[in-house]
Amino acid sequence: MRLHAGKAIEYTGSGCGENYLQVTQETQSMTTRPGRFLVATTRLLTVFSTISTTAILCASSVAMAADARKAKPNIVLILTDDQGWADTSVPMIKGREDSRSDFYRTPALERLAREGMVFSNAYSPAPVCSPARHSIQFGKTPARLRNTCHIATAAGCPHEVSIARMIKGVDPSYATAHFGKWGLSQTRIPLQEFGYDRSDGRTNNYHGDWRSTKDKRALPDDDPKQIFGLARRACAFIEEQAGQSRPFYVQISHYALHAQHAALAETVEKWRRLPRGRKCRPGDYLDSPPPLNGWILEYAAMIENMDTSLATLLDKLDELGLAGNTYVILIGDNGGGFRGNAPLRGGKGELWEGGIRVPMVARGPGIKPGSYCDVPVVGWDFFATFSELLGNTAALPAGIDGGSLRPLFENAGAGAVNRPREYLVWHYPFWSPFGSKAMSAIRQGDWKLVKLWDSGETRLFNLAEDIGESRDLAGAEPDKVKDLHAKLIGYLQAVDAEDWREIRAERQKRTGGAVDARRRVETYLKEAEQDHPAQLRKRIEQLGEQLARQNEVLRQSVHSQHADAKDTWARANSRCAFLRSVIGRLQERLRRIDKARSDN
Ligand SMILES: [Ca+2]
Repeated sequence: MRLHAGKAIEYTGSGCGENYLQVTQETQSMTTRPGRFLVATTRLLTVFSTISTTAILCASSVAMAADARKAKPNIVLILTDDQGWADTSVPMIKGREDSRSDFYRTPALERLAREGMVFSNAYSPAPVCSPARHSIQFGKTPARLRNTCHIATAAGCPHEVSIARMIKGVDPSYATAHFGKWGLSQTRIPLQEFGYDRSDGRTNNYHGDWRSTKDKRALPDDDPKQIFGLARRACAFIEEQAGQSRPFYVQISHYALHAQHAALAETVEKWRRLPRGRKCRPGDYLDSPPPLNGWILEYAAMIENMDTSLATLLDKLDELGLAGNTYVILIGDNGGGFRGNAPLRGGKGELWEGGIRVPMVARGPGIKPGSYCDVPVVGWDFFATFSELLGNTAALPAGIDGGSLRPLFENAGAGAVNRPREYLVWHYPFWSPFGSKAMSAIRQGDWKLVKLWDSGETRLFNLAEDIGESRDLAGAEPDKVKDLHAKLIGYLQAVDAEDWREIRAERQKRTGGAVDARRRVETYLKEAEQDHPAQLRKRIEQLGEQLARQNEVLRQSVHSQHADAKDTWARANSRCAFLRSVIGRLQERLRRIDKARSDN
C-alpha cells in the first residue's frame, strides 16, 4: 500500500503477504514495518478515500458558522496536565463561585469563555495521564483500549487510528502537528506514523523538566515547563500553514501543571504580593524554598504563565485573521487535587468527580459566545467531533465510543451527544501512592454509580444535587443501582476490560513481588491495630518526623541538578504519600477512640 499524504490517496498492492505504508510529504519520507496499525489504517483510509476532499461544514443558525462554510475549519486542541477543575478564574458552573478559584488568575481563559462555551460537565477519560491521552487520540474508552493505568499492560494501541490519521483520511490537505507531552508511553511508534506532520517526538513528563533524557539540566529559566516554547512552535506552525492557505489541526499538550512545578521567577514574586486565597496556608509565604513553602506561589505563577501562552495563541489567530474559522478547545487531561479539589470529592488517581471532572472551554464557528453547556462530555468525544467538523459523513472506525459535540457547539450548549451508548463508563482497576483504590464508574443523566472493587461496594450519587458525592443514595435507590451496575458490568465485559485482580498480579510481578503502596498502608495499620491511644500518639509523632525528613529530601531534589534528582524526588514523593496516608488513618482512629471515650 502506498499513501501520499497532502496529495491524493492511492494504494498499491502489498507484496509477499505484507503491508507497507509509505508516507511521502514535502519534507519527509519513511517506510515502516508491517503491523496491525497499518491494516486498520488501510481499512479506514479505504473508507475515507471515498469522501470528497471539498466537504465543508453544514449550515448553522449561528452567524459565525457562515464563515465556516466558506473555508475548512482549523482546530487547536489544548491539553493541560493535572489541572484541577476549579483551578482557573472561569466559573465552571454558571453563577457558582466555588467552581472557580479565588486566587489563581486565567484572563486568557476568561476571554475564551466570553467568546465561547464553558462545559460544566466535562470529563477526562481517565484519572491519570497516559490512558486519558490514548483515549482522546483514538476516540475509545481506556477500558476498550485495555489501557487504563499509568503502568499499562497493553501494547500501546499500535493498531488504532489516531485523530491526525483520521483527519488526513477525511481531507489530506490538512496539516497536522502535536507539540508538547505525547504521553503514549507504551508505544514506540513515531508520531509521523500516527499522522502528525510536525511534532516534538515521543515526549513524556521529563521533557517538561529537563532538556532531554540524557541532558538532565533544568530547562532554561525563561521557558519553565516549555510553556512558552510550545506556544512559539504552535504559532510558527500555524503561521506557516496560513501562508500556504492550508487548513490545520494542532494539539498543544502542556507539561504544566504536572509536578515538578516551575514558573518564571518574576511571576512567582508577583504572586507573593497578591491577596491570598482559600487554599493558601501561612507557610506558603515563608522565605524558604518549596515544597515546605512557596509551592502555591509557584503553582499560581505556572498557571498564569500557561494562560499567557494561551493569550499568545489567541493573539496570533487574530493577527492572521483565523480566529473566526478556528476551533480552540482547552481541556484538562485528568483531575487535579493540589491543595484539594473542592467542591469536588477526591482528585487525580480516583474516579470521584475530582479525579475526572476537568475544566473545558471551547470557541469556534457556531459556538455561542458566553454560553454554558451542562451536557456531560468526555475526552473520547473529540475524535468523532473533529470528524464531523471536517464534514465527514462516512462511518467511523469500529469501536469508537465517543459522539460528536457539534450539536452542542451549534445549539448554545443544549441537546445531546449521539454516542453508541447513552452512558459514560470509566475503569481504573488500579491503586496508587495517592491512596486511590481500584474503581469503576458509570454516569447516565445526573446519576453516577461508583464501584469499589476491593470491597465490592457500590455508591450512588445524584450529581445535579450533590456534586461533592457526599450523599450515597444506593440504599434509597436499589433499582437505579441495579440498572447502572448491570450496564457498567455489561460494558466492561463487552470490551473485555482489564480485570483489577490481573492488574494487581501484574503490578506485583513488575515490582518483584513487593507489596503495593496500598497494601503497605494496610499492613502498617494492622501492626498498629492494638495500640493504646498513647502508643498511637507516639507512633503518629514518629511518622511525622519521618514525613518531615522526606519532605526535606523532596525539597532538595526539586531544584537539584543531580542526575538522579528525578528518581530521588519520585521515591521521596511516594514515601511522603505513604506516610501521609498512614498518619491520616491513625489520626482518624485516634479521633474515634477519643470520641468513644467522651461519649461514655
Ligand atoms: Ca496528567
